[in-house]
Amino acid sequence: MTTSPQGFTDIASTVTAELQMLLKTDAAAKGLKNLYSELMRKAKPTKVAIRTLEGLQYSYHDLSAASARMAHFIRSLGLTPGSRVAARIEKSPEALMLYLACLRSGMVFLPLNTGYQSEELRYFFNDAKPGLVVCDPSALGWIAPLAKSSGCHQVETLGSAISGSLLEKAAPFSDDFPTLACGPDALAAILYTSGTTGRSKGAMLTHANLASNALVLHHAWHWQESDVLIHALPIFHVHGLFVAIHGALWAGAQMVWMSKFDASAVVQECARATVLMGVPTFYVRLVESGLLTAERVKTMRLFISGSAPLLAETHQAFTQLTGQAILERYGMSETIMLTSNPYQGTRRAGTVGFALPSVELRLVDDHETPIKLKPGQESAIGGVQVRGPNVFAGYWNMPEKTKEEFAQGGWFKTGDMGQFAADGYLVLVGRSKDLIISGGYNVYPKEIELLLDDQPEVYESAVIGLSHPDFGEAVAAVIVPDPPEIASRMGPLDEAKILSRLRTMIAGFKLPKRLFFLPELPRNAMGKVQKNVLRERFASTFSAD
Ligand code: MLC
Repeated sequence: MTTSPQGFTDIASTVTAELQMLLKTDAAAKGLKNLYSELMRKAKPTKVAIRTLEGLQYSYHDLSAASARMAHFIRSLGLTPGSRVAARIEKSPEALMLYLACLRSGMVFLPLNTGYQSEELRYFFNDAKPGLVVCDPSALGWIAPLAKSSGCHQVETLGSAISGSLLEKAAPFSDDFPTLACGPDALAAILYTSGTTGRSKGAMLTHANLASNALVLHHAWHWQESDVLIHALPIFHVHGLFVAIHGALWAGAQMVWMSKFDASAVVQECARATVLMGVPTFYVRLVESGLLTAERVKTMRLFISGSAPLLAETHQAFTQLTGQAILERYGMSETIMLTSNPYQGTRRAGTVGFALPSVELRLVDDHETPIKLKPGQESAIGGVQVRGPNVFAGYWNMPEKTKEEFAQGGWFKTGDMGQFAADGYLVLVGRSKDLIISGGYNVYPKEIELLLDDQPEVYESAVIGLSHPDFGEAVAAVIVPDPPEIASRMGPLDEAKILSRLRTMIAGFKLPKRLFFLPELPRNAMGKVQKNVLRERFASTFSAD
């Protein structure tokens, strides 16, 4: 087991002391009452918290007042603390206010990717049983019936241009709301992550999980009130919603809010900002934009990358152009952030750095036995397991699955394979789970294979991730046409037809970017599909894109 030998020694004692105060459970102590209060502790009411590219500005007072009105409205619906509020809404400052309103009123925020289609939403609504669903006005027509069929009769809209029924109905309420002291173990959010079986699991994150991680990252990345964060990520995942937003709010800093990533807009904002967080695709596109120079990013103090592996060549190209080293870190929905390259030490390409303070990491072998680390020597490769206040409270409605994912002693099995370098940097070397990460989004092949196998022309399928210059990995599917006896005589099937059917069922980022047709899938002696053979065969598919 290792904590961070040389990574974060400078802040370890501060973090430990502050965490002790924050996570005190004894009622008389000044412990964590509600994440919202911690996020707003340093807020100066008149300071601009969010600036949009369209020229709108929102002060910390605006965030507080608008989230208070929404919190009152939500409570007026009869929702009690612990009720789920599902949101499939476009990115906007008002969407952030809805999240804050849920925290304040003790609701459980359930953010949903705006790409999710009806079958995906049906599953989430039936599983989480939200008391309120909020969607974009343009999607009300098809989302309201889905919500109703799951038993949710409260559906409101929130548009990206200060519009929607939620704002209208919240407007008459007071700007003051007594933030609920729900305590550290109350659920703050459920984030659905796809799974190896094709069934999504709702990772339950508590106020303590989120607050402890925000505190640790505040110190690890040296957040300052004077920081200006370029926020170009979506806000329905850990990265954009928690790591980025919490970082800025916790420091009382400012965010430049972009509805989506745009390389030239980001470079332009770099002239006034200090921090950027992005997935590797952001950095690939920034490098390719031809706009990056050291002069243009001279006010920037920190570029952070995560959610997918950053290629060393992207890291190096970025440094060559800007003179700055990207800080790569490692996290996931179930654990928020686990490791980070050091702020002050060497940010080493191809590694995810050291365990953050308060986070314990270990590697285990195939028999779940912890791998012994020898000082100054590279470790063996093993499964990465994690323990700490950041680790989630389990999967919603899935006690058995939760049990399976934890080893004895409360260690969460990340599903990633790693190795410690001789000087303690963690290198991720693969995954034990069959997972594709495309542009920072996780895609589990099984979910797509089940849908493909249901198509009339398909006998069976294998979904694989192929190297892609922009997305890192891209989803592709190999299909054996139905019936297999005549497959060898059939010409290529209609790729577009199959894909257009799938498009109505799943989010666009999960849609295979290519379909290949084969008479049969390669299998090993045990009958298992040899995906590595398929990956090798089609490896260069996207290389010329
Ligand atoms: C969009 N498309 C993608 C895609 N994003 N395809 C594969 N992978 C992706 N990531 C598809 C769309 O469906 C669409 O297809 C076409 O590309 C154009 O869509 P777009 O919206 O214009 O795309 P673009 O703006 O280029 O978006 C790419 C991106 C975006 C990389 C900027 O995907 C993004 O912001 N990703 C960030 C994901 C993220 O925040 N991950 C954090 C997870 S948290 P068509 O066919 O309709 O044209 C986590 C934990 C941790 O993992 O550690 O952080």
